[in-house]
Amino acid sequence: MSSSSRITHPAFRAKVTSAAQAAAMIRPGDTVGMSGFTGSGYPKAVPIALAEQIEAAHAKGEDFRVRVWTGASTGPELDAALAKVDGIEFRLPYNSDPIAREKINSGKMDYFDMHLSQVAPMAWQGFLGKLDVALVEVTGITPDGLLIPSSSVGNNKTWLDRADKIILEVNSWQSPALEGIHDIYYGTQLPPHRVPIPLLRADDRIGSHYFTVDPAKVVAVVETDSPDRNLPFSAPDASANAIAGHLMQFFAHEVKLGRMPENLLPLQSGVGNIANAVLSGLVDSPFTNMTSFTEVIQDGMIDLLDTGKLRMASATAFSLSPEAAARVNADMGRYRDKMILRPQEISNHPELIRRLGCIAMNGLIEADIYGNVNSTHVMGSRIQNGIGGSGDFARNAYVSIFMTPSTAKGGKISAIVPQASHVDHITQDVQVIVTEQGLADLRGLSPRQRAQVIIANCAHPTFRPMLEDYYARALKGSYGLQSPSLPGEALSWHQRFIETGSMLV
Ligand code: 0RQ
Repeated sequence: MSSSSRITHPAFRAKVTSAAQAAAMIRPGDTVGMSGFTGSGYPKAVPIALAEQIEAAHAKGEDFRVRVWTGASTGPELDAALAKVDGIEFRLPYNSDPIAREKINSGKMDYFDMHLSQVAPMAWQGFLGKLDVALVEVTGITPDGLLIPSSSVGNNKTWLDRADKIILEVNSWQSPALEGIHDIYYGTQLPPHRVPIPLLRADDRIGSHYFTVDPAKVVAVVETDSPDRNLPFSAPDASANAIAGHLMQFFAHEVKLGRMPENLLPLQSGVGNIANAVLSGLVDSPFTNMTSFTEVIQDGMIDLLDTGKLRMASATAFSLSPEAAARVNADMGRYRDKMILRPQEISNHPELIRRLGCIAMNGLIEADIYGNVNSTHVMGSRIQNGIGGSGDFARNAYVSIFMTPSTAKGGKISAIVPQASHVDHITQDVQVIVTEQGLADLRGLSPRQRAQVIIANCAHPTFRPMLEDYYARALKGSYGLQSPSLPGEALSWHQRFIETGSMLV
């Protein structure tokens, strides 16, 4: 189906224009709220045209940069294109684009990786400043002028409501069968008028299938036909399979003790290869009739749906490999009944995560011996991606699990360190840590007890003696013994890596 047949409302049809003309409506210094979440549903034509106009302005010596707000990570046509030409002054929230990452880490771009659930409320509260333009990909526009959302919902409702002007990209690559998958909740309020969100189960629907917009604010509609661009997942390796195995044992144990029902509790699964491998592990598990209340639907979750072991998936976006995206797109009519895509302020809402009792499973960069987790900054200063939704889930989950291979960079880096070089999740928000070596159940333990279990169960054998040695000396030389520490030495492993390329002595 062509894009034209997806724009059936005359007021919107009259606004159809080229990407270049639409991009020309974005001015230097504008804040642009863009669609896009983990590589899906992001605008694909206007950001490229904008990058060309920015490059041309720079060639003439003009200062032209924009402020970019998104849902989460997008695709190369957006973040990479704009970052490459130094077109982004400030960006929020989550980014995983390598070019944008390089600009951030070299100090050329300002970035704040805020909690994903907080972006829309803070925009409404006025904390983030004015929003000039909403640039949002949609699947189509109904004869009534309603917008059919795309493969991610993210913060689009908020951008469309808050922006002075709206540019729409109508992408005919998106399956028309997406219509009906979305659940756009329009009941959020600002304090003191905020009310409970009426969602009691992961598969409840509480909103509309569509976005409603004021057509007068729509300044341009651009037709596109391009795929969401996502990277394939790597096949689970021995380490990922071992992590998944430890987790399956843990779940079985929790069910046996009556601390989780037999179909578990709504699953949240983070981004990355390990999280995807754990979902694959669930395919071969005895658990059935599961649900998920999460941010992203990745390949592993599709496999789980296909087996029937996962009954339904609630998220804000797809994050699929090209192969899985093609498969799901071709069969969207069937998948639609088992999936709900919601605004990220709902998919990640602390109230709902706590109420439903989600099982949070997220990746980490490093954890220290007390269970403080660094999800974002390599060696304390260089951003990898961002906190994303991990904080929304970790603090509010029924049980908060973090997982990682015990080493990184070919064994030169220990993921378990004396002190985390940056902390995203404090020890109170971390109940279980899993590496290929084993699982540390930290619930109800004091910091000293935690240190012993984490070192014994999670550290790699190469680094374990070094951690035991550090901890033994900290017990003797620490200023206080609640969380024994040798401040002069605690970050020396990181310093050694920076100086020698290895944490090993
Ligand atoms: O870098 O690709 O250059 O080799 O980090 O690491 O092992 O492939 O793991 O894909 O599971 O990602 C924490 C980054 C893990 C992810 C993180 C390097 C490693 C590699 C990726 P290379 P792996 P994963 C909800 C949940 C925060 C957001 C979140 C993440 C790269 O899980 O971004 O949880 N989490 N959102 O080499 C140096 C270490 C390292 C290290 C890993 N200790 N030191 N480099 N790496 N550990 C979803 C959303 O929010 C959207």
